[in-house]
Amino acid sequence: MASAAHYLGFDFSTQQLKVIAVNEEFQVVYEDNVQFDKDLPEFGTQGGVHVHNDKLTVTSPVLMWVKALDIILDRMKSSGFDFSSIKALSGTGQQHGSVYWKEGSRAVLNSLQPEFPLHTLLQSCFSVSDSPVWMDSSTTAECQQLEESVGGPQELANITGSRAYERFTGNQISKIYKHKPEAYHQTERISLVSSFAASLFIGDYAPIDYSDGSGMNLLDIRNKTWNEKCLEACAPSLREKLGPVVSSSTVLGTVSVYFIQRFGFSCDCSVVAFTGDNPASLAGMRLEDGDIAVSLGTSDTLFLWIQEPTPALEGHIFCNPVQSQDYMALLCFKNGSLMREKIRDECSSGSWEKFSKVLSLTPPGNNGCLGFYFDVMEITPHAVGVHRFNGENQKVSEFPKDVEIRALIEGQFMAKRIYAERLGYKIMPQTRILATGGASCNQEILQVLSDIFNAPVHTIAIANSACLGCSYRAAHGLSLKSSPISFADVFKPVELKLVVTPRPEAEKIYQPLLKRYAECESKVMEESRNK
Ligand code: ADP
Ligand code: XUL
Repeated sequence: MASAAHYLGFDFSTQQLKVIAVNEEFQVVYEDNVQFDKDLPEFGTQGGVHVHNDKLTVTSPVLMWVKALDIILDRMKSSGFDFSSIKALSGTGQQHGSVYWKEGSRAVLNSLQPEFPLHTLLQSCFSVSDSPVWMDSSTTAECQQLEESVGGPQELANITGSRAYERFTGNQISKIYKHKPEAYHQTERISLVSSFAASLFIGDYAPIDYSDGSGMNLLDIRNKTWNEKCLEACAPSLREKLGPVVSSSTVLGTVSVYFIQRFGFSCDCSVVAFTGDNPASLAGMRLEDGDIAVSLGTSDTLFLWIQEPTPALEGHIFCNPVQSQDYMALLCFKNGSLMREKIRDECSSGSWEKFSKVLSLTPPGNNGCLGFYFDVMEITPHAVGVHRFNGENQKVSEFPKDVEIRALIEGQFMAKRIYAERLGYKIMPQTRILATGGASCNQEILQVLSDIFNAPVHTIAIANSACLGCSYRAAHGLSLKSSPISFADVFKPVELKLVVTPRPEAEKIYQPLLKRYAECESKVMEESRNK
């Protein structure tokens, strides 16, 4: 008896490779992971990476990723998983990382012999054996050069969705070209981690998808083509080395003969373009037009579904991974839960319960007191330190404990609204905030979030959203081949739990306060610059 149909999602993330199989009802039926440090100790990584002596250069061995795929598929085979039931697969990778295929590697990929594992077959295929990854911050000079060559940071953001960032791939490629010209010239294709992984499955170079391609400082996010000026500023002959770009839901082809013969995949098993992990999470959370997802973890992250983006100096605009004419925005705030824990320890004896009680007893708007709490150098905005302003806009050195707690939480969420709106996000009556991560269990914190955005907050409990999102994308990409059905039509919204709604007076209180917060932030930034 033939077993039911399945879809697979792979996630080549920083510390591990994950796989998820879902059935036709999109329930998870198989799940596994390979931890790079533990399961592949021969590569000597810590947290999946090597931090070099300069502390700025961070790389991962590309063959470690290949070997992890060998292991995860072998384990799946030993478990008795019926590979012939897989109709389509897709996947994701940590964003921005790059893989350098040596001349002649396409021919190797085209004729993989099924009796050998991939890491043996591909061992001489990479002109750079240690791939730069997103944690790398060694390309400040390249960033400056790129911004100057297009007319400044805002101009670069207008084209590519982001000003120059050290981890963005164009700047990484530029560094490889400068420091390892030999290796660069021997490279016939440069992949992202996502398109590299897709290449393994199709046995040929897989194109980069629009959404992950938006994290390179090279792609024009509006007309979805490589931007000539950016290419030229980074390295010569880059267009040929990058190959084409495709919509994130494109069916790239079917799995190569290697997978059919070695594991028993069906020759019809489609491979849908792989994408970056943040875009894949948007798919996994089944975000819809206008939604905001707020992850309150170690650091805080916002995903926004946007139709008309206005790229800014802070935050990133990517092409949308499930609806290619739309966009998504990503904002990262480094001072998230760790900062909240610090103030909890200082002001409410280490108790979340007491902390929450203070939030419920103090007035929205905090009688005009505002605060900026950046224990470590913040990403959004680039500033550090604790800065407090009283109702008269004067800087003060301390607040009473209950004022401090509210100032922290209000400050964190006002920043999120301000930066989201700068990127083109518009709060509408139908706006939904989907909260995830450790602090989303705290209703009083979510009440402040709801009041500041003047929108209801729901919680969403989804594990491994990026990997799961790729099993969904595999199914959607395949169904697009027969009809132009939208992602939202295939995947009804996940079940959400409505936790809080905004207080009626909230918008009136926070509108003027948001304006003041932005003004005070400019002062804080100026102070940081002058230091
Ligand atoms: P990660 O980003 O590492 O996956 P999590 O999403 O698991 O992190 O979030 C962990 C954080 O959740 C902890 O650092 C802790 O500060 C926070 N947290 C846990 N419980 C609460 C609570 N009741 N109120 C506020 N924050 C909480
Ligand atoms: C996003 C970013 C990280 C990586 C790794 O810009 O650098 O989130 O995608 O997860």
